[in-house]
Amino acid sequence: MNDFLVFSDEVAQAKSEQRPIVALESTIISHGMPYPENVQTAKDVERIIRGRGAVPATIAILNGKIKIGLTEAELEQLGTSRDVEKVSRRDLPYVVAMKKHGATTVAGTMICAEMAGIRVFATGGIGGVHRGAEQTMDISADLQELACTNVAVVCAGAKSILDLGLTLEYLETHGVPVIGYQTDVLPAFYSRTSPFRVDYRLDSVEEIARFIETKWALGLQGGIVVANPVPKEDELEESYITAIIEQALKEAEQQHITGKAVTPFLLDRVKTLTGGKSLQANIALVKNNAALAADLARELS
Ligand code: PSU
Ligand code: MN
Repeated sequence: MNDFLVFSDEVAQAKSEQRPIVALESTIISHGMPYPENVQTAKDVERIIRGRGAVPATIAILNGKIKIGLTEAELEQLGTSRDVEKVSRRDLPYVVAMKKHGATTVAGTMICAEMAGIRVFATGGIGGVHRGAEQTMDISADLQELACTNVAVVCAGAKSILDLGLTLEYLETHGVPVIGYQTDVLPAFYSRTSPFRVDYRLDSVEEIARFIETKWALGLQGGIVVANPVPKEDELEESYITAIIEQALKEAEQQHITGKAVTPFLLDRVKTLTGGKSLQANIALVKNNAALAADLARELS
């Protein structure tokens, strides 16, 4: 396993001292946000995690090596190069074997984090069951990864570009608990609420840590979704964002966007149609999730 992994000095040292570590994905940098906000946010998120007494480990593949922890130059490279594949479970052997560059999705990051012995991961939103999946069968590999890989994922729920109800059904079937941090309802990424309830509301980091430890102590394989609503002051009004998402979905259909291009296409269109407001909310919620994940990693260590 270690032939494939390369730890940064900071993460290697944190591991040897058994300090709390938070994994971070890189598709959000390469395919989720435009430059320069992507690189700036990646750096800010790392700083927030350090400021709360944990160590950030941004994960990506460079020249076929799975990097656990990146330098600022490597973050910059991911944020500016066009030569970076979006890497989910399916794509990992290709990018490693062909010595390419890859940015890991939630699924890809969970796999690499588990290999590296990291149990807590912060991101923006997870992938899920797409609207119309009964026709397209477009279901993110993130959900299947949550079913089998032992990593807790702190996110702001899932975007309503997805079918949130079907996403919850899929997670239930696969035994993935969705915990609401100080909320009864599933947050919908840009907004703090959705019409759906979370499985369990927990109000303290200590309780969430106890839940996670108990799941794994019971020998139950798989991840946990910790849903953390976007801060109130950064929230976008639900009816406003819903109309824009409808528009973006219509364009995706008209332009026959399929496969792994769907999510990046929708993110980019929503950003443009909101005049950048969605990007500001996205940045704020990622930072908010990083802070909670750092606290959780500290509690778990
Ligand atoms: N949702 C976001 N921002 C993102 C993604 C999802 O709000 O950047 C990325 C994540 O990396 C997630 C991936 O794992 O998109 C899901 O892609 P797909 O639906 O193709 O599995
Ligand atoms: Mn898909």
